[in-house]
Amino acid sequence: MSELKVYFAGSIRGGRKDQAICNQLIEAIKAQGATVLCEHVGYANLTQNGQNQPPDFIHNRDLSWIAEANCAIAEVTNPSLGVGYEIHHALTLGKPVLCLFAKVEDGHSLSAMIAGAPNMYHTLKIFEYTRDIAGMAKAKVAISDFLTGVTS
Ligand code: 6K6
Repeated sequence: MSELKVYFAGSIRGGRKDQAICNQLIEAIKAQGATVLCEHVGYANLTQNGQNQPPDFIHNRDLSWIAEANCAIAEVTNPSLGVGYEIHHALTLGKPVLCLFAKVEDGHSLSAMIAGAPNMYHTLKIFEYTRDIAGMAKAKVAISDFLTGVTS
């Protein structure tokens, strides 16, 4: 495979508190030599107000990036309507999708609509991680293993 393209999904209007984590995950994907589509999810200067583009432009562009990508990786700890929608879209196109979920202090659980989906969508993987140094290292290994599976 020439160039591996990864669509990255992470909360924007759902809340930006995981932006720095998203940025670390995006850097880990890029370190594997892949091109990240939707990289702006990790930008510190992208606020909850989002990019200054009309919603239909953002929607159509993001769906076309998902179609173009070889796979998608989503940070799903912070619930986000947009991220859930993108995951489902990628799955209906048959794309491999890796969801990364951190058990954080407020203790909420992953939506059953994602947690229960691998039974129907066999290209979906869910990886639980922690946000300490060891947990982030394991998340990066999970990303690397997932991308190896996509390319082989
Ligand atoms: C446009 C105008 C004002 O705010 C916006 C939102 N801007 C966005 N820019 C880029 N991608 C977006 C935007 N809004 C949502 N997305 C996509 O949905 C991203 O690819 C994220 O993965 C996901 C976030 O969804 P929400 O529901 O948390 O915003």
